[in-house]
Amino acid sequence: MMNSTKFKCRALVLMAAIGLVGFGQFAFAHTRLKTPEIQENAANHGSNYNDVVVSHGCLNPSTGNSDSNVLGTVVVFPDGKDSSITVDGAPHNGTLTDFVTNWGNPVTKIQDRSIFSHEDHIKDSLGNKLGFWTGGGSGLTGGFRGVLPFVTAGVVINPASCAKSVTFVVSIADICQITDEGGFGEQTVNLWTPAVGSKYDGPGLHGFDSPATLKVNRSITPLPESCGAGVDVVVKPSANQLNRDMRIMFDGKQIWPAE
Ligand SMILES: [Cu+2]
Repeated sequence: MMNSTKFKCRALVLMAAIGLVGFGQFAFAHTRLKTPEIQENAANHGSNYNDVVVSHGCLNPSTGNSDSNVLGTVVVFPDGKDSSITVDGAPHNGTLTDFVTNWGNPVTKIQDRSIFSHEDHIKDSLGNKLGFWTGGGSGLTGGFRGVLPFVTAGVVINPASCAKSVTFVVSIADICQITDEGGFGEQTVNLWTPAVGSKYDGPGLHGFDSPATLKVNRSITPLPESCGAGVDVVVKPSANQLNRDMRIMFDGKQIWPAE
C-alpha cells in the first residue's frame, strides 16, 4: 500500500513536470482580461471591476523563454464609431447603437502603482476614455504575472435588438523594449491585437490575431419574439483607431512606439 501510494505520488509529480516542460506554461497563457465575460447592466452608471492579466514577458534569448521584463502595457477598446461589427460572423452595415445604446466612455483605470510608476487614460477628442497605458518604474519582472486593474462602464444592450451577446475585441500591447514600429518583434513586444491592418498587427509574432475580448451577455431585457435564438455581435476596432490610439503619450510626447 505504502509503495503504491508513493508511486502514484511520484507519477503525478512526474506528469506535472512533463506538463510544464512539454507544453511550456508560457506558451498557452496569453494576456487576457481576468473576467472575459460579464452581464449587461441596465444602469448607465454601473460598472464592472476587471483586470488585464499579463501572463508572460517577451522572448528572452538567454533563457529561450518568454520571461523578459515588461516595461509597460497599452490597452485600447473599440471606439464604436468606425469599428467593424459582425452579426453571427456576417458584416453589419449599421452602427453600434443598433446593439448597444450607451457605448462611448467605456473604460476607467483603477489607480495602482504597484507594478508600474505611471499610468494615464487614452482618450478620444471628446475626452471619452477608450483605454489606458501604464508603464515605468521597476516594471513586471520576468516569470511573474501582472494584474492591471480597471473598470468598464455598464453596457446596455439595445432592448429592440436581437443581440444575445456583444463581444468587444480589446487590443493590448505588452512592451519589453521601447522601439519604433520597425522594431516590433518577439524580443521587444507582445501584441494581443486583432489583425485589422493596423501597424500593431504583428504578423508572425506570438500573439498574432489573438486579442483579448470582453463578452457582454444580454441579461436585462428579453429577446423580442421575432429574434428566435438571438445573434452574437462582435465589435472590432478599426485600423485607423489603433494607429491613432495604441500609443503612450507622456507630457505631450510620444514615448511608445518611438518616433
Ligand atoms: Cu502567450
